[in-house]
Amino acid sequence: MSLNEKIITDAIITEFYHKFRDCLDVDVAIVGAGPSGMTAAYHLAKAGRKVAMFERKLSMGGGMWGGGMTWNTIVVQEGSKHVLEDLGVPMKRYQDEYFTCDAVAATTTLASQACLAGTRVFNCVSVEDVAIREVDGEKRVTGLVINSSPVEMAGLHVDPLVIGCKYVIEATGHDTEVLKTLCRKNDIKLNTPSGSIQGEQSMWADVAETDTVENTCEVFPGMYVTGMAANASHGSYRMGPIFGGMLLSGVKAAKEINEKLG
Ligand code: 48H
Ligand code: FE2
Repeated sequence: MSLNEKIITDAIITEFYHKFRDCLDVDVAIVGAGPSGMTAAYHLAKAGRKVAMFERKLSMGGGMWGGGMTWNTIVVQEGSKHVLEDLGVPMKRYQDEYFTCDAVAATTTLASQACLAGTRVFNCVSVEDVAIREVDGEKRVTGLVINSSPVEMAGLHVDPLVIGCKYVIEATGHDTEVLKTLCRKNDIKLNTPSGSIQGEQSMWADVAETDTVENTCEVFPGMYVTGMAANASHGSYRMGPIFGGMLLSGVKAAKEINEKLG
């Protein structure tokens, strides 16, 4: 058989079209494929939910590839190491409750398992806004407004496309980019102590790690915050290259959304 480039092109167009079209309505749309987003995606997809994940960059993984300052080992506490260990990532006790693992192994395993569990990943896609509706007398996030990352990077004036979902997970990390857009464009009150985005504080790993899980919540009807975005929206601290809070935040969001979806 001689290879035909037109069939290769046809295969890509056809398969991507069907994948994209099937994601016009999903249970959960996740913004950002960092550790918290990937963990939530894995657990929701494994529970049989229809999950689409949008990541601006070509690669999934967010801030987990580089460990601390590119020294690509991460630290995970004993109470959260099961999240990676259950997926087959080798964990090594360093001392007391501190475990380490290879940052690249952790990142690639989480990414792979999220995909294999059924998450539809759209890399090179940036979320630039949300869709909002009034449902039963209250405003609610009902979808994501998406655009091609190269369009964004080139600064081209090209209008976006929109997908619908029952829940959004805002997992954009330190910048809380999508939540900021939601607040800037709409006169709304968030489920944070002040009702608005409080901003991230400096390094305090111990408090930050507990807070990350605590602050993982439905911050606005239809929208959850996870990971660093949970702390940044609630005015808590950063924690450096320890990832237990990120993993448990993803697990918590997945569990709560799964329960709410019934
Ligand atoms: C599409 C987007 C958009 C957008 C951003 O930063 P992340 O790794 O997110 P978390 O919260 O799961 O993990 C945080 C962790 O990596 C970290 O930074 C820690 C623990 N820091 C501690 C410290 O002290 O610094 O990933 C977010 C992802 C990235 O891949 C972005 O490219 C992506 O979201 N993203 N994708 N549309 N609008 N905004
Ligand atoms: Fe960070």
